[in-house]
Amino acid sequence: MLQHFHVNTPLLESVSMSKMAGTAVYLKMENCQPSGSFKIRGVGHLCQQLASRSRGVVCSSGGNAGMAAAYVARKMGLPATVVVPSSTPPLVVRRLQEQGAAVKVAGKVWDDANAEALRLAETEQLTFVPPFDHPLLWEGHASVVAEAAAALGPGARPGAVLLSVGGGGLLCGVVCGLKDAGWADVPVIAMETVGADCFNAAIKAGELVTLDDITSEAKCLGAKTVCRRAFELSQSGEATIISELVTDQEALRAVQMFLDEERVLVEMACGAALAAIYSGLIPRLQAQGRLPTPLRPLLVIVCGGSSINMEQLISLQQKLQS
Ligand code: PLV
Repeated sequence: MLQHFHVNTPLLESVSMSKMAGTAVYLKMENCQPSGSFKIRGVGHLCQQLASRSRGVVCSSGGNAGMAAAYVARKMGLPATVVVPSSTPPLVVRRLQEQGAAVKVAGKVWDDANAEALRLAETEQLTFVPPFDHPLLWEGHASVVAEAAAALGPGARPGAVLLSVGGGGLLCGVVCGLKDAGWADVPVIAMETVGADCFNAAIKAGELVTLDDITSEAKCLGAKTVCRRAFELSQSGEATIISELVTDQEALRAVQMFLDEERVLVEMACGAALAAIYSGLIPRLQAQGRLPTPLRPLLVIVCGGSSINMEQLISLQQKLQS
């Protein structure tokens, strides 16, 4: 059997979030992964399949896919290069270097870093690790649903799954996982921040769109174009996907409330998903008839993220709440 790089993360019931949502809320604690986010599931799977005889890997990332690639490469004894945009905070660059990766800063947003990573993969003959757009990533991410299903026990069925969308890899993986678990009709609430809303913009336009810029502080949601598969899923009826936005202020408030209530610090990208509960979205969707009443338990993918520490939290507070 192939070795896994990810761990089976805890599934915790949150009493305070359950009160706010009006139904039980279960938190899948992906912040507990060795690389700090769910990304290790897909990246680990992809590297096992594609990088075993590689000279090394190169990953373009807002930070967390890079953390996963660096961790997995270290475990596989391979060199890793991570290309990040200049919007990546120094704390992430330091954490990537601590994982043993060579870090290169290229361009302003992830799309620029991606172009450079593709160039390096070609010229240096490295295995390219994309952060969200690859079927092997989605296959790997699907294990998050399988674990949650096993932990909830036979007969259990969530009322909805809440997650954040950057480039849409987690969304594609969760939809795979829902199918495998026999939960294909469970709606997915796909959260983005205003200013990093390429999925929502595509749905509104009825086609893939490329945002002019990423203006949200949730930089790890900052792909300018969502992956085609995520958009197709939203159109094909294979899955029920509810795309919603929160402001950066709401995402930050969710990060703070999660720290106070659950004693866990996550980054803004994860705050977007948590804000669905803390900003009262669930009863609003029920009032609009988009979710049923009563609602079965909610499964929240606490995607985690390394782009946060005390200093970064304070700086976000100063930027967004003054
Ligand atoms: N972050 C990607 C893409 O950035 C990265 O390179 O790490 N939550 C966290 C903590 C994340 O880091 C990400 C993606 C997401 C959610 C969204 O996942 P996705 O991209 O698969 O939709 C530009």
